[in-house]
Amino acid sequence: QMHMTVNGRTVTLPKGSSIYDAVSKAGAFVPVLCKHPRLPNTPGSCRVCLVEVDKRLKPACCTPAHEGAVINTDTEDVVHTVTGTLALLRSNHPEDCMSCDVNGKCEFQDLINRYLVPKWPKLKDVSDDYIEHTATWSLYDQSSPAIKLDLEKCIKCSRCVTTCEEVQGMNVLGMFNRGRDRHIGFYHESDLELSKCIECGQCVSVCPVGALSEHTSWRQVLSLLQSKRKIMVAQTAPAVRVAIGEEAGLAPGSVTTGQMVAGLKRLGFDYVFDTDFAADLTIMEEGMELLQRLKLAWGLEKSAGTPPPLPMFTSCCPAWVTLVETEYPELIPNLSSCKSPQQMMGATVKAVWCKRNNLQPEDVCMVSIMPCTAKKHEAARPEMGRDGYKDIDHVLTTRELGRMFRFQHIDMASLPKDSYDDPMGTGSGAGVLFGNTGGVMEAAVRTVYEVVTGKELPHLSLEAVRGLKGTKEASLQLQLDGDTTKTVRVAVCSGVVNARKLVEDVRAGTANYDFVEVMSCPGGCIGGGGQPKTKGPDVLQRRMAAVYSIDSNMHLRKSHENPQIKKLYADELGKPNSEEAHHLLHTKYHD
Ligand code: HC0
Ligand code: SF4
Repeated sequence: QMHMTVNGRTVTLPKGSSIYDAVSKAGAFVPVLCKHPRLPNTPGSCRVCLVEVDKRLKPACCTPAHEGAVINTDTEDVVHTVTGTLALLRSNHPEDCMSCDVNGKCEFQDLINRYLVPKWPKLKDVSDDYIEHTATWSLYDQSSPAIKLDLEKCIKCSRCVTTCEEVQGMNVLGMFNRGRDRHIGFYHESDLELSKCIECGQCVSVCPVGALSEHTSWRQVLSLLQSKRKIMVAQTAPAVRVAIGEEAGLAPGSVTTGQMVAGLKRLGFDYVFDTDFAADLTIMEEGMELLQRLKLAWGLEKSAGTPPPLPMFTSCCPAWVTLVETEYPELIPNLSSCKSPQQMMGATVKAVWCKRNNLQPEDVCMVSIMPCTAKKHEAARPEMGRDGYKDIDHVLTTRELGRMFRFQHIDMASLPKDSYDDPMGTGSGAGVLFGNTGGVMEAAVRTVYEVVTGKELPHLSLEAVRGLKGTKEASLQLQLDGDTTKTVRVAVCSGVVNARKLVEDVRAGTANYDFVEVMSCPGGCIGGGGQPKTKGPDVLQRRMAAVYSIDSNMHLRKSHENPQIKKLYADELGKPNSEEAHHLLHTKYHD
């Protein structure tokens, strides 16, 4: 234990703590722009966290605390220096906050406001000797439908670079050049779209400003809603309901499903459907695909050609699918052929629901609200539609929905709860679990076990695949007809670093699984790159607990018991993996 004083108040901390920890423990404020709870290290690069330690100015985040330290955060010297550093940053930042997408949600703007940082005249306005310095690299990158980059707004904190490299193991983003030419950029190719970026958006999640952001489409959606030309249909992903409240000032993990639906109706959506319904549909299709692969592997059925390989990998995370296509193309046959729930919903609404209601697919505009940036690219893939129309017309992130609510002065948190529309608003607890890492697995086990054994699963919660650990595994005993028992080995991983390790082990033959769930973002979709940028040590834990609580409070907890899924198969699709189901709900991949 160490003792020190912060602004005259004594605090006690364990050995190894930093000055930042001491200041936080005392409850005093210290600004930070490079440190972030999701980063594995403390870069110490922004230099705005200066505090006085034993009468000398030190960066709080990367200075170790020591016994007897005297720390002051509010001296004139500290405030003056921090304000000066911020003023320098401001002098290199565009003055377009009012039309910026992160206006009101920008860490830099907050600090400028808090320290009343003055606007300095640009050098070119005060000096006759000023020589214009023009960048030789591109300042804007809008090449990807998912993510865009505006280097004018970048404050060079390098959170994104660290995230891409160390959290995601992607090494797509780097810091180039030195001095005033220092800037972030994409390795190998100058355009994001041509780089190996998988558009997971984890870099966007930690960007303190609007330099890296989703490729927004909320303004287009708002125009569509206001023009009333089309029937506007929204779907909301499992993980949005436990995070959208944060955009309205609520604590992480607040469940606001009903208020969110009410808010979407106020925005002008004619129908609001639940992606949980499509997640249930995915379980039916993917579960039966898995069973088919297992039966072939166990020799219970014969295949006409080469049997599809094991392990089968989930295909609902578009960043993971891109990773397989670009870096592990030999594993493409291992990917489930199922479209993701987002796409299954779009296909079902446009092909089945429209027919049921005598509508043409062109009459409907399908908008997804997703916790994800990569879903924007998934929806734009040419194979995701048929007969000249797309399954999904627009994808908005959770953050964009929050922005739309604020723009339209809709105080979502105070709205009376509304419910999803029939029939695609009915989802099971299994469907909502998809939002957590391990959720697809748990949902699949609930259905596959009962379909194969004809018995109820003794415990619905599969504890081995719960929690935020990067890689988890479990095995399941399945009793087939007669006395044969088979063991199914499953694994779950989230975060690309963990996915890569698992893939390497599978390739090396040191890991032997039948079914593997992969989500690119740490924690799964609850930690998606399109989620609110709430900072805090336990944001993911709270969102995760909220997802589990929604499931455990539901009566309908298994995908195969969803009455609307049963009706869909009875009336239109026949049975899982039927020809019609394949036409609408399955896809192909390309390297
Ligand atoms: Fe997910 Fe999904 S669970 S990827 O994480 O599978 O984005 O929430 O919507 O599609 O359902 C994201 C979340 C989804 C899809 C579902 C899956
Ligand atoms: Fe790296 Fe993901 Fe950002 Fe692409 S989206 S640059 S892969 S962190």
